[in-house]
Amino acid sequence: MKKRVCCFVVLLLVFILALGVSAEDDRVRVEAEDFLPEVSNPAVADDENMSGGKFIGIDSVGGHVIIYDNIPASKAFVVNYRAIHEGTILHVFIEKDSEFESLIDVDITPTGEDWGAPFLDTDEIEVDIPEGSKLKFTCTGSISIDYFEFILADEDQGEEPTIPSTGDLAIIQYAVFGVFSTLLLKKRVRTI
Ligand SMILES: [Ca+2]
Repeated sequence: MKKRVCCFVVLLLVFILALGVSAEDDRVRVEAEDFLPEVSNPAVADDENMSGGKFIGIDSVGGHVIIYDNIPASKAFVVNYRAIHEGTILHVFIEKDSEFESLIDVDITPTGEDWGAPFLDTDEIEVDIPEGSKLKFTCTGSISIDYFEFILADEDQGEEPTIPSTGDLAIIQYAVFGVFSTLLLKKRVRTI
């Protein structure tokens, strides 16, 4: 009897602890300054207040580009930026067959009236990005960028999930707990 009660208590503790496990975040941050140096030419600046201690600047006059490789399969991305001019557009290109073609143009909302304005998140920009993509960013006007965050694609888009979501974990935990509880109770009834 004591053995069964101990098993039950241990299972209950495991179940409660497992519920506290949270799935990893569903986004990947890419620092703006982590571009491909051999094919990018942004202006890099140090700033201890920025993520990673740096940010980059690109403008159309300087013909700046930034290129990143091996972007994870994503359904959206966020860019953390500052810009002062109306009409600034962030152009995003994706490499296909060794050529860059337009993926999406993002209308940038100015973050303030001078370059001292804080960096702000834009809204999430919904766009499908295949696994391992190479992306190029340019702009019309000028923009400073601290980082990008890529919102990982979910199961509905045909991607194999590598980490169970919090919801999946809960279902698994309930199922395991239910099976063990039933077995213990059945054994106890037979004993009685
Ligand atoms: Ca940064």
